[in-house]
Amino acid sequence: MAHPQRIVFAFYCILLVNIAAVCGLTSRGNFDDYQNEVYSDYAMDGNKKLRFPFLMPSVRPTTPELYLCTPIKVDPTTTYYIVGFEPNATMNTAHHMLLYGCGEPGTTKTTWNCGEMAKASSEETASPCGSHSHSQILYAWARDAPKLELPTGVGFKVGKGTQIKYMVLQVHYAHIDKFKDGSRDDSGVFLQYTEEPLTKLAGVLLMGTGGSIPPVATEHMESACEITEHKTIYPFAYRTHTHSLGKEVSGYRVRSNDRGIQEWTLLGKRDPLTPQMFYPVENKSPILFGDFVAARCTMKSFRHRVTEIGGTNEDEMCNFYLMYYVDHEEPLDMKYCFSQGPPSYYWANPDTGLHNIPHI
Ligand code: IYT
Ligand code: CU
Ligand code: CU
Repeated sequence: MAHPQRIVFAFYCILLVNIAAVCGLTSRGNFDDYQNEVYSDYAMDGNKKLRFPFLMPSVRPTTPELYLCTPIKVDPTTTYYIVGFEPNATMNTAHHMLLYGCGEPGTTKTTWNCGEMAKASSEETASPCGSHSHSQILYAWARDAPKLELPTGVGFKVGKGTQIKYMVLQVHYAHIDKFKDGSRDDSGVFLQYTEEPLTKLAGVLLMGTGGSIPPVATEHMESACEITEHKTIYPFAYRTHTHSLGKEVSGYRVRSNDRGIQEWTLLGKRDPLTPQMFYPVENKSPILFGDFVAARCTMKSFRHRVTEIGGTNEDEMCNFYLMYYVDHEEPLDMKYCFSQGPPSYYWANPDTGLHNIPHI
């Protein structure tokens, strides 16, 4: 079953990449006229803005709590700038969707069972991006969220000259009742993009921790990093992610004032059990060389066992994603800011470089 698909995939990639000028943004595994149509309109500044439908190829989920992935290969001869994401989904069908930028896709199939919680099932699974490849989240949708337009003039650079060679769409189908009658699904996102070079480039910094949460306890999972690159970072959106024990996730910019006292400026704070998509930051003021970024998850466990960081529902995660742009420079080389987490790492440890820590 997988074998013929792989051949078809490889064939169309070569074909479509070669005729990229007519194809637009990408080529994909399954050849489907609709998938390769490109719509165009004109943005206010006269720059050509194009639209690429990145949708599930008419799938029929048959197991509840399924995470399904589908890839597109970005034409490697062209640089594209993604400037907006228009969801094509409703909460009746899709629980949530994530769009990943990858160096390699997790498999060569047209669709596959992916996702952190998928491991429990006996079926073969693979992550959205290849296991040793570049991997970042570009967009997240949940609960009928409206379209996300990046700030004017800002785009994610993908394709030629970037680490993003593929994009992978992941859809979480929680309930499958509506598929019992044989109906199919094309949830996904319309990518708004341009080929006109943009100077403001978007990036995502992923903050999180390892560690564990003791039984029947409230625990703080904290991480922090100093910005050691001479860049001006304009934060504009954030996303939080935990599993079921998360009560609050917050992120801060930390800067020393002229008296050497650290001032903590809130970037975003929310209950991680609200829809896990990107929300506008509380404070748009830039992050500079020498500042710290810091994130904290407050976790509350009534379990009688230890909860570790890990990929399943029995485990936890503590993530704070910061989406930002830079102007006339490359996004941060620092893509991750992870700490060991509890019980070894806390902001208040003597060697973190942090003080004046906010109370909760
Ligand atoms: C251990 C952990 O915190 N995993 C997170 C963060 C993560 C994101 C990406 C780790 C890696 C990545 O390539 I992108 I390695 C995690 O799995 N977070 C989930 C996603 O499945 C991305 C989330 O919804 O934020
Ligand atoms: Cu979901
Ligand atoms: Cu998780």
